[in-house]
Amino acid sequence: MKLKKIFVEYRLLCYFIISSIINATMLRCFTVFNYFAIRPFIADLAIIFLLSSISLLIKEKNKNKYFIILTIISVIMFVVNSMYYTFYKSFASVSLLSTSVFVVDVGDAIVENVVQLKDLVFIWQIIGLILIIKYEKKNNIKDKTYKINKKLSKKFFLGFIACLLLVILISKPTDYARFTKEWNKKGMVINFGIYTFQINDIIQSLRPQLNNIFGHDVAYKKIVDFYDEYGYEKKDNEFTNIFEGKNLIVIHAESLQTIAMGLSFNGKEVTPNLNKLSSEGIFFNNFYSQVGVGTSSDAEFTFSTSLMPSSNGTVFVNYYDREYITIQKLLKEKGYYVFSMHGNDGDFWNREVMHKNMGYDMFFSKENYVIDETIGLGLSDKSFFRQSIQIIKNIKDSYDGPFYANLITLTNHTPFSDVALLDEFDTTLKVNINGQLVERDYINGSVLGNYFRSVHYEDAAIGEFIKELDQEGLLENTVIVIYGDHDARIDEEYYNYFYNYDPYTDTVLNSNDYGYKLYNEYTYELDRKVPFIIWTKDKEFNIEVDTPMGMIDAMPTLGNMFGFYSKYQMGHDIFSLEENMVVFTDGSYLTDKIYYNAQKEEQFPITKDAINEEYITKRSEMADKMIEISNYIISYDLIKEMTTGRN
Ligand code: GP9
Ligand code: MN
Repeated sequence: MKLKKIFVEYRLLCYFIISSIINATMLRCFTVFNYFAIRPFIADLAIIFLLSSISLLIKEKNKNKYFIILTIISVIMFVVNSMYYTFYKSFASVSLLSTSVFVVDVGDAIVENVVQLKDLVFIWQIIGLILIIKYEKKNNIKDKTYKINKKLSKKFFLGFIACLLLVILISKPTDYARFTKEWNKKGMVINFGIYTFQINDIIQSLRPQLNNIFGHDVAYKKIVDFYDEYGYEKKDNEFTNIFEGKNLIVIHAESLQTIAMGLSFNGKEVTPNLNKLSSEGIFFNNFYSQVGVGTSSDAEFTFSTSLMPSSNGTVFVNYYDREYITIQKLLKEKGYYVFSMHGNDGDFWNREVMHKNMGYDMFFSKENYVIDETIGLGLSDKSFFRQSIQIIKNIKDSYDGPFYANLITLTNHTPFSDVALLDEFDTTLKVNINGQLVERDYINGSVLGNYFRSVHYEDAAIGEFIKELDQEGLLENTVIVIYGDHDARIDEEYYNYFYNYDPYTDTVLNSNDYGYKLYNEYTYELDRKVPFIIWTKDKEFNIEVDTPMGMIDAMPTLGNMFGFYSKYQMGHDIFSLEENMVVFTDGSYLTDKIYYNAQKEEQFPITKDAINEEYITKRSEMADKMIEISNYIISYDLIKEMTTGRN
């Protein structure tokens, strides 16, 4: 009875509390699926109590403004995070706002893939609030929410303290480390709810500005110690200097995942050209991209510097004016002419500026190409490659020394919906049932089917490119490197369907059925690998490397072959290693024994070997360290300082 009275007397305040907790819980349900978790619920409640406590100290005439502004900010936070999670499987940071411009720029890709009805559901909170305010005004209801009430404010404050203590009581000391690990966003929401995450995120984003001097000295010392202990050590092997002085052509293949390479449909391989190149060359079949929110640009950054990407913003957008040691600069020092090519706008991902900083002599972008065929985001890759041959040829003819050409492809970009313009590639399944040929639509026409068709196009474009390079004599003395820049961001459910579809019954197998293939978030994670291929026309290597390897290992591995290295490279030459670890931007990692999810503190075994606590702790610490050191280098511009003395 008393409760009902409170609800009627404090209608506005009660609505604010209940609607806020519903939306905060709903967001977690839509994203990290922890429906019944107690701790984040109490943490959310703590913040809501604190805001309620403040509301009771605010003057009557400002009260509506307070609730409306607060609700609008909260709803923006819910909607943005819900959308952001669909795309990045992480939560939005205020420091990433400048990066979001590029998310909007990919236009259709985002609208088709990201904005869903569930993202807009949160808006009900604002509508409800306005309706209550109007209803009370119309009926002249005296809502006690409007009165200044210090006593009640104190009670809410005590409620806030009680919730806070409860959260502290049920947390482990390791949980607190999440507050300073900017890359552990998902873990933060899972454990402490969306409000705590966002408030902490604002504090963390301001931190570098606030404690620049103090933070700088700590960072500087940590970096010196790190490189003293783990810095570059020259180790020769059979690949040392084998490519010294040779031209290098790198293909940055948009969204190319390794999974497509092993597949055939109706007797036709998805990637016949890549399969040929990989079997003749050196094929790293356990290679992973290590991108953060900077996706394509992070792939370029990690490949070229052997550093992890920034956890706080994007290097290309927010830290484009820092100094980095890059493959481009190191080859330039060796007399190479270094240039890059991309059929999209030059300012996309701030490449125009950042490519110069990385050491490219020239960057050829959209305006240097004739846009004679458009697929998906812009100029088709077949046309792009065709026109790029001329650029490469001109440079080779006018420059005496070797060259490094970087080609960034575009067509195979999500949402893969411009299929009509792609080559035919039939992903229908044809089965013989009781002597009759039955056609199953299977993945045909779905995003996964379209993706494989798009990869097939990509493969054909690369095949044509290699052929034309050969015709122009550009393959002599040249090394071709191909890497997939990151996964295609296709949802897990499509893969589950793909692996477990039974064409005989036209149904999807479940875990009790014979022949069911386990597919969960971990097999999905492992499937996100991308190809890395090193190929030359004149030498058949026929080497397949299955050591786990990340994009940051590309620079040291190529460096050993071409004769360069960076003192600050964090990766390793894969041919000088017994064991490797791939660190992902959220602190998770992969070894040859386990995939470790740092957000959930869960391990997924790769082999049957027993893993002890020490194995995990040691590697978790190293993973965190690598991310931390990279972040320090990037945000405090420490390479500049270490190479030229303090600035
Ligand atoms: C655009 C291309 C795509 O120029 O590199 O970027 P992405 O969306 O993959 O980061
Ligand atoms: Mn990309």
